[in-house]
Amino acid sequence: MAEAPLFPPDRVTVVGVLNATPDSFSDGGRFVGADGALDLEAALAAARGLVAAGAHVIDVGGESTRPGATPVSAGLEIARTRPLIELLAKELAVPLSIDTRRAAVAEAALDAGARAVNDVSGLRCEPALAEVAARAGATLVVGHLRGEPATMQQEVFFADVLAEVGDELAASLERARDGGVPRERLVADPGIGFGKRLPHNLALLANVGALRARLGVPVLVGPSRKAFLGELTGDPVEARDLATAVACGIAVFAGADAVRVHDVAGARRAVAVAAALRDARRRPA
Ligand code: PMM
Repeated sequence: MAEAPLFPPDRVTVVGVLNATPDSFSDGGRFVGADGALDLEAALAAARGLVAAGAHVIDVGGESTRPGATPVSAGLEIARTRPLIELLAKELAVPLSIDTRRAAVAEAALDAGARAVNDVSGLRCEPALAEVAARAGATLVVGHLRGEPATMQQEVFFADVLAEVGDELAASLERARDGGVPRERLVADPGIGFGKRLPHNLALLANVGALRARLGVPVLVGPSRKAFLGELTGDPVEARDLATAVACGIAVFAGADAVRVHDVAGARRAVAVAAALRDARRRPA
C-alpha cells in the first residue's frame, strides 16, 4: 500500500522545526554544544514536545541558513543529523524531513528513516538532490532562494516579486520532475526571508493563493520568528511567536497548505481558526 502523503489536501500541515545546529538564528545551540557534541536526549525530548503540540512532520536541520551564516561541510551536516533522524524515526510516529541543500546529506537522512527533503535552494545548490529524493520515494520541498544564505540579503531586487518567485519556483519544480520526483510528492515554498525584504515577504504571504494556483502543488510557508516580524512589531527573535502565529493564520486564509514553525502549539491554533474561516469564505453557510 502506498504511504500516506505528508502534505494531504484535506489538512493544513504543521511542520515543527528541530535544528541540530550551534548557530540557527532562533533555536541554535540547544542540542549542539560549542565542542560540536550532539545531545540526542535533549533533542528527542524537544521532538516529543513538538509532536505533543500537534506537529504533523518534524524538519531536522544540520546547517544554519541564517543571513551571513558560514556553510558547513556535508560530513559535519551528516554527523549532526543522521544519528538524530535514526533515533527519531525509531521513537516517534510522525514523519521526518531533512532540511538540507546537499544530496549526500539528504541520502544519509533518507537512509536513516526520513521521508522528505526540504531544500531551501530549490535544487539550485545540488540538482542531483532530486534523483536522491526520487530513488527513495521521498517528498521534496523546493524553496525559493537566489544566491547563497551567506550573501542573500546583500543585493535584493525584484521588479515583480510574485511573478519572479513564481517563475523561479516553477523552474525548480521542473528540475525536480526531470530528476524523477512525481508531482504528487512535490511542495513549493516561496522562501520567506531568503533574499527578500519586508515588502517582498508581505507580498508573498498575502498572495500565496495566487502562487499556489500557478504552481499546482501544495505551498509551504516559513515565516517563523523571522526578521520581517521584528521589523513590524519591534519584538526580538525570542518574542516573535505570537506574530508568527498571526502570519501563519493569514497565509493559510490566503491559501497556504502548510506552515513551518518553531512554536507548534501556537501555530496549530492559528491555522485551525484560519482554515475554518478560509473554508467558510469558499463555501458560505
Ligand atoms: N526557513 C529556515 C530554514 N529552513 N525551510 C523552508 N522550507 N522554509 C523556510 O522558510 C525555512 C526553511 C530558516 O531557519 P530556521 O530553521 O531557523 O527557521
